Amino acid sequence: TGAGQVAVGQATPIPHLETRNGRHALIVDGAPFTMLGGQVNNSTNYPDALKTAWPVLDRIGANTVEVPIAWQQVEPREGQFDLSFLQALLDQARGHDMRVVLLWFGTWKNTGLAYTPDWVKLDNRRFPRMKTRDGSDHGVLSAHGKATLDADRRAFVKVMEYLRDHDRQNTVILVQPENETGSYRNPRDYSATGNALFAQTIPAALARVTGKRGTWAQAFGAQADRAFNSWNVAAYVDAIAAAGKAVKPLPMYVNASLSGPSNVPDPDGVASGGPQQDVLDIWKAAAPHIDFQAPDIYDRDAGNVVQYLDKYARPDNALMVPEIGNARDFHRFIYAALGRGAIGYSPFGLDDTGYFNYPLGARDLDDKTLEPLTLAYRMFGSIMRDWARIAFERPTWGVAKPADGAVVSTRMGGWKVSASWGEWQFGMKDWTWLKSAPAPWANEPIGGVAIAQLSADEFLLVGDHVRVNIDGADGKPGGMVVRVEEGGFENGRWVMSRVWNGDQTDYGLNLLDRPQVLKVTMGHYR
Ligand code: N0T
Repeated sequence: TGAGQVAVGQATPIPHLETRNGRHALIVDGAPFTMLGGQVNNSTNYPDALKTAWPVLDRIGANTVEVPIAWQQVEPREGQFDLSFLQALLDQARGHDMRVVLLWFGTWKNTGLAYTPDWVKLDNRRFPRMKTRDGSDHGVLSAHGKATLDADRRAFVKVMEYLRDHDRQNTVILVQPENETGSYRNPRDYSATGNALFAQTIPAALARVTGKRGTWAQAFGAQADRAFNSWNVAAYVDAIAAAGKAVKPLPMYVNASLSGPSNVPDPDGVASGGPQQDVLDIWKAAAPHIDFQAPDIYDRDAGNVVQYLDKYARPDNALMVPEIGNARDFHRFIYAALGRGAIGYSPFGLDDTGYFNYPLGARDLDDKTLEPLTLAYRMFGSIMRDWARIAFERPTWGVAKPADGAVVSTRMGGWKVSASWGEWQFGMKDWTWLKSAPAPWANEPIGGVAIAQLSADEFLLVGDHVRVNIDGADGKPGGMVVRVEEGGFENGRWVMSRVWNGDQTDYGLNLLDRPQVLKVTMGHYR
């Protein structure tokens, strides 16, 4: 299956990110890798609970699992470390030929301190909580707590040492230090320490990238508290990441609790300090050891999802979706993500624990819920190394069915590519004179396609519940579809299984309900 694990103990090159011409690749075992993942629920960081994940992940064809490890379980008593869960995770993952993204739940988990050890939670003098504007305690640890940083970092380094010593084959391919950092309803720490730092001028590195100067208030106005906390949280997380990378230089990323894709967030409403799309540059300046920042998507509005993906997909920021709702209507967004060059995709809550975070995600993990994801994972999984390599080198485009079901088009080189939705394969939407019924999926929130331009006139198509049309866009006469092949890759080379023609091509290219990968050759007749 997908992940291609080597024998236990055999050293492999350490995973890393590569960026070329503004495109990114996650390099695993020396070659580009597309993470087809699933995150487990929050309390699945124990060996027995973890067993509920494998049947679901195996069934959908995932190649990676995202699993938390908590500071509270690693260091239950100060200075005494227990890495037994990490070994269990490595063993179980290897047994299922699965790679791992390790989530460090420490100082911040959905901003809160719930995953810190009791000796941290109960010692507010040594590990201070933030102060609110009226001077009372806020339930989130302060980014200015030096002892907190030291202690968190020491425990995180133990985790990384364990990986260095017991994961030479790099089952763990990515690490997420902390989870959804920031603080709700308290934009920054209003303690004496916080206030003194806030009164200073902004750091030179930040002035350089933003072109702003003066104090935080002068530079950032209404967003000053939030900009300040973003800088301080980012610098704190960076110190942890840097210490971990010094032990084993795995790629590391942070995830954001989002708050509206287009507006500047309300500092009191958002997880202030976390890496939301409008503060990516602050995080980049403060946290050079963080490889990329990533959106946790729980918004079902297709237009909003696209905006988030576009904000995080940057030449200086690899797109990865570390969390997205696991409900049926989210799964089509994998095409929008991978089509934007995403290095990975991972719905949240893909273990069968009986817990569901509806309405953020699904109400159950039945066939109807998982089918669209399984179909996409089967297709991308069958060509995973090839898709990852091609997406690193060639232009790609991806689209999910929009809320209004309208046709979506783009231009790729000299060709116009269009995706339409909800139609029977044989042409028109409804053949009234034949008393046709609408397609059963016409109003379903499913459908998407990802397209890679292999060369000027060749396209690779992966999709479901979509019709694709490709037409000339450069004004040259005689543009046409020359040949459509269904097939796959063997040893990096395209191998066709059949040619599509006749009904299969006369009314557009219809990808529907089974795994089919197409290579389309366009041309001009003279
Ligand atoms: C996520 C998950 C888990 C549109 C929620 C989302 C995970 C964390 N938090 O199940 O707790 O550990 O990263 C917060 C979403 C806030 C509401 C957004 C409404």
